[in-house]
Amino acid sequence: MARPKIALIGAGQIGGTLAHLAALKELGDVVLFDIAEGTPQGKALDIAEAGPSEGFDATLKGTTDYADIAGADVCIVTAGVPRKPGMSRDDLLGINLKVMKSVGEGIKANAPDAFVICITNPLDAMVWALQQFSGLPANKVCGMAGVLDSARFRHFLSVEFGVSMKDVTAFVLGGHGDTMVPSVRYSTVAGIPLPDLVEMGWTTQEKMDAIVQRTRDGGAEIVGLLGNGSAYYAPATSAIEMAEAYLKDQKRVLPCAAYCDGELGVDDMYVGVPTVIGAGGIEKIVNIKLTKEEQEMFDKSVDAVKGLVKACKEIDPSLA
Ligand code: A3D
Repeated sequence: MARPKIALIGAGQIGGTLAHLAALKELGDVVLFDIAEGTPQGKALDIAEAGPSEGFDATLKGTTDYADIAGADVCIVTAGVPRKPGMSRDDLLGINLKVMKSVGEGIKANAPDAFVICITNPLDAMVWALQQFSGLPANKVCGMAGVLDSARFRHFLSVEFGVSMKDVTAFVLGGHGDTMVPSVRYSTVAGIPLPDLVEMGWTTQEKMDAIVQRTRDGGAEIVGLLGNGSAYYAPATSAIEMAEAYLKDQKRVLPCAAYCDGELGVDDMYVGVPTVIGAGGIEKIVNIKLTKEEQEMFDKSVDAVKGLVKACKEIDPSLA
């Protein structure tokens, strides 16, 4: 059987890391696409030359021609610009919306059967625009943010409790921005919810509140430290987890920006929700019940995404 084909649209920091991870995990053959002539070709060759030492057989090709992504099984989109210190994700909207138009058209013409994972920020609005521009079914277009935000939350929790990350589950809901909702009630250490751990005296409410806030600010913390660009190792790992769930029909339960049609009270828009990812793409949205307080935080986050979608429609009336 032929290897799956993975197209990476955008060969920058995340795109290059995605290519490296896809090759190391032998998820399939990789095509790196970018508009910057030389960058995708250089990165593809560099990673291919790691093959003999690592022992992977995946082929890597760099290109500036959309025809090369033809028939891709998965497309992961990082094309656009990242933020700089002092910028919010929302400041990227105008530039990256134009990029989504060209990427959407490129995917529509060349890889209409692909499972598409968008990473470009501001995430929830860009994945919505990408689905509109590409015209692909909504269950085949999603955004990566929740896996990353949850991984950040899990990392901070495992350090606080001094236990293995493997035993910490967590998930983050809502839009990928300052209003995201790290769900304390649905996050656990070995199945024990965080509020119970506070009650047991293993940690304090103040420490949990600080971790929730650090999770919300996780992207900005790295932007501030790097001084030039944003996070790329963990974002790439998170998207690869989603791509693998699709390619291997794993039915993973992962939070991601998915098209909601009534689930969690959200109508006709993309926002971060728990989903099941398998060979059918986004096979299910897990319609969890929220407490009144959680629902208020979630609604606030949904409103923030609605504002960005409205701004997209104002910039590009073809989206209205
Ligand atoms: P960067 O290293 O700048 O790579 C972006 C690449 O896109 C560059 O190589 C550009 O040449 C290329 N590009 C620009 N315009 C086009 C186009 N029209 N077609 C094809 N390629 C194009 O950025 P990065 O890889 O660090 O980040 C990529 C995106 O991911 C940014 O928008 C970030 O804000 C976003 N990001 C999202 C998360 C989430 O959790 C959602 C996390 C980290 C970064």
